[in-house]
Parts: sequence; structure tokens; C-alpha cells
Amino acid sequence: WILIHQRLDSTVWSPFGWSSYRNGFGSISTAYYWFGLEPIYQLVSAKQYMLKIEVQLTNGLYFVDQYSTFNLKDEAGKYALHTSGWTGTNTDIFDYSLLGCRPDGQKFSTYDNDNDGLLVNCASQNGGGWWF
Ligand SMILES: [Ca+2]
Repeated sequence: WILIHQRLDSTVWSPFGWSSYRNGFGSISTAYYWFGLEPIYQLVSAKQYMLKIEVQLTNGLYFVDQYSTFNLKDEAGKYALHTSGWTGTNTDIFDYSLLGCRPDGQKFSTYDNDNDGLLVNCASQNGGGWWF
């Protein structure tokens, strides 16, 4: 496995814009870490990868979600996300997100690069970049 994202607390990454999310920030020894959209894209476009998401809640509950297919479009395609082949311990974590939108198929958005399908800027409203 290659660690592409880590979040150990509820820090909001509102200062991080498109170039930060594209290039990556933090490190695996810190509470927040983002490998970078472009490095992830380079990986998944060269070889087939699976995506595994592990979530541990403060009450000790632990969930795993795994996708047999994981792809991103290139930067011109705003790193749109594609996952399929879910298996996991609870329900598909990508079935519901903020506003009930499914991240699969969405373009990536940051406060300074709004690619979500809504009139509002979801990244600004929610603090941080994501496939809104
Ligand atoms: Ca928008």
C-alpha cells in the first residue's frame, strides 16, 4: 500500500488551495498528510491500483472501505475521481458525503478552483479540498 492521505484530528485545511492539493502537503509523521493529486494521478495512470480507506472514530469504531478500481482524470479533467468494486465493513463511505453527493465521478475542488456542480463553493463552505 502507498499512503496517500492521513488525517488524525479535525484540523480544517482552509489555507490550502489548488496548487497545494495538486502537489501535496504535510508528511506521514504529522496529523495531516496529502500525497498530492498529480502524484496520485501519475501512479494510477501507470498501473492499476486499489483504494483502501480506513476510518477509526474517537469512540473506537473502525471501518474499512476498499475499491478494486481507483482512477483519477488528469489536471485538465480536474482530477475527477472514479472508484468501483466496493467491499467493506459497513456501508460504502463514498455513497454519502456532504449534501448527499457521491464523490465518485466528481471533479476535485478547492477554495480557489471551484469545480463542484453547485452554485456555492463547497470547498470554501466546508474548509478543504475534496471531490464535492
Ligand atoms: Ca460550485
